[in-house]
Amino acid sequence: MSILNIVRRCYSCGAILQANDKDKEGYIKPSLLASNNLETILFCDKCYNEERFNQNPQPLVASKGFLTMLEDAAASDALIVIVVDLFSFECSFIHEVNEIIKNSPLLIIANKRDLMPQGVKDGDLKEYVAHRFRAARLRVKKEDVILTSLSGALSLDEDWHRIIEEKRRAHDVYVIGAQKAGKTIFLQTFLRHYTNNTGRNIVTKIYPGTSLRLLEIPLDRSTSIYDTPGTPISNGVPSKVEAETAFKIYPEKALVARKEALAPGDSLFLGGLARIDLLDSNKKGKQEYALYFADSLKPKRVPGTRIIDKEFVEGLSRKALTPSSKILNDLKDFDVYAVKVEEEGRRDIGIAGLGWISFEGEGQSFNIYVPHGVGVYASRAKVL
Ligand SMILES: Nc1nc2c(ncn2[C@@H]2O[C@H](COP(=O)(O)OP(=O)(O)O)[C@@H](O)[C@H]2O)c(=O)[nH]1
Ligand SMILES: [Mg+2]
Repeated sequence: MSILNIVRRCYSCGAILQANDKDKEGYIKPSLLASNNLETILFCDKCYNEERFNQNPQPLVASKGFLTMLEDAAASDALIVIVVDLFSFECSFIHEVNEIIKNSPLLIIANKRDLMPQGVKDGDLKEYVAHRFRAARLRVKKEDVILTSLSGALSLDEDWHRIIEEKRRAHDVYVIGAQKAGKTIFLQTFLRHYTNNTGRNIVTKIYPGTSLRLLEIPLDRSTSIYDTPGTPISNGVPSKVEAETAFKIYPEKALVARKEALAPGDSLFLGGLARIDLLDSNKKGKQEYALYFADSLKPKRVPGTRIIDKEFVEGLSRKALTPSSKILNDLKDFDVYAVKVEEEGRRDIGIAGLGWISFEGEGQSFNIYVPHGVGVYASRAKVL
């Protein structure tokens, strides 16, 4: 008699899970694979490590009203359109939200394509976005991602109206996402191609039992598309510093990689807002890092031969690092994350709302200094 075993796959990369060979694709600890609860989502070790290095000091939360609205949306099989800001969305997932919508049909509008460096391929960006969603335990494929630049000339994929129509299967549509991702501008664009022959009016309404104000645009006699209030991103650098500084660190145009060669021991000051120490690497000499930050942020490499802490603190107190913030004056104003890179190939380390660095994985260890409460992530590279 043959024994039938269900083949289990990594939820993120899809590799067939195996517990025999650590060096082969899909490796997972035997005890995890042995669990016979087929409902549990499993990750191979490699993908699990990617998830683990999304360091969020305090999990993001959404309001009770927002969760109630989403629960109703999910129960009614609504299509959830998630708008993300391509510049920085990796730390903006809210676990509770994802739990509610994990079985809903999803469409991802990855907005602000214009801020991405020139030469980045659409297909690679879509795959990256889908990968980040999968790491946040949402079932998103490359085909579910639409790249847009809503405020600029580059408009939505031609047939996005059709995609929404197909995906919603005559159900409601809720447009959600972090504040400032572009939800309102998305619906304004939607309205430009919209004719209302439903006999119902576009209205704003308070969602029953909550204090949420929604814009309701009727799609047919009984269903609508809703603009919802954004979820706050309280773990981004912009939410920690004064408005003037927050304004400076947001890019105005396509990011251009700035190259910096770092050797183990060196440190990189990202204005007076963050700092990256390269502690160790398999590569003993200098190695090139590509830096993706707004123009007005002036990264400064400090060689390991100098007294880095002293230089950083002096820079903070004299406000000599650009940009700097009134609230960041001393090392005690920062959280420090230790990141160990175990994967090979092109990798990123990013800081929520600030930008990211990109490099070849060489077993590096870093200490990343960020203002208290700011999220840090390590990932495969966004820009190849
Ligand atoms: N660079 C760039 N900025 C955008 C784009 N779309 C929206 N924005 C800006 O992002 C901000 C937030 O947009 P909004 O639609 O109000 O976001 P909401 O909070 O999600 O409703 C506005 O200042 C827009 O000008 C885009 O495609 N590229
Ligand atoms: Mg809005």
